[in-house]
Amino acid sequence: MLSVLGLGALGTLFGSHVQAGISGLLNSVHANGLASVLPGGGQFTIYTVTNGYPAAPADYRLRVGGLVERPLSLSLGDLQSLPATHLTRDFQCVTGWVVSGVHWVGVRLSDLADHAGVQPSARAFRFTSFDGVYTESLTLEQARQTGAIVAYSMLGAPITREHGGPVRLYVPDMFGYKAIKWLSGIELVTQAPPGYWEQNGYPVNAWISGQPPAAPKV
Ligand SMILES: Nc1nc2c(c(=O)[nH]1)N[C@H]1C(S)=C(S)[C@@H](COP(=O)(O)O)O[C@H]1N2
Ligand SMILES: [Mo]
Repeated sequence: MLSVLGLGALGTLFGSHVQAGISGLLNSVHANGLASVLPGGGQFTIYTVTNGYPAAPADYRLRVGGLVERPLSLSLGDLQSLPATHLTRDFQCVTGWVVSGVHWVGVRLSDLADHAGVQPSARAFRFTSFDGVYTESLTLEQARQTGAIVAYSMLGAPITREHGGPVRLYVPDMFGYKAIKWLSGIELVTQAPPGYWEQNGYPVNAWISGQPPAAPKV
């Protein structure tokens, strides 16, 4: 019987049942408390690749070095005294969870690079974490295209230890794995080395939509 019906006829006959089935499924997902896997409904899942959440040393400094004219060593206060950028954007992990409308405050990565003076041979940033393991990278062009910030505030408050405080990266339009936590080092390098998760199978192309936005942010 089914084999003699065309796809158009199937759609007409069963379309309304298919619709009801999908909304029923979504309702049961909500009822089971799994709403965080659905766009818009979520909360952060806290990640670490070490055994815990490292505490910042009392003499915390963010170091900017590598292919720069003037290496920087910035306290949290130094960072907070630089011109601030506020962003409210969705945060999306490559595994599927999304948190909508997260508020971030920080300093543009491209501004920090300008302060340090980028040498002509530099093409990318390499980031390190004081967890001692996690790394990430971004090309200079991607920093400009995304308007990435070195963030010290998140969700309306100083970034908590679990979320990577005192300082983490936030990269608009890219998956969450770019947002390295417990940021301690920014090095200007000739090309972007794959980050921790990129060496472990996540795509080096981290654009959520697969490609950069049409108009550069900065
Ligand atoms: N140092 C460090 N940074 C990290 C990670 C991590 O495990 N360690 N996980 C990344 C991933 S995959 C995501 S989705 C976000 C999650 O941010 P959250 O832990 O604040 O929820 O942090 C990113 N930055
Ligand atoms: Mo993630």
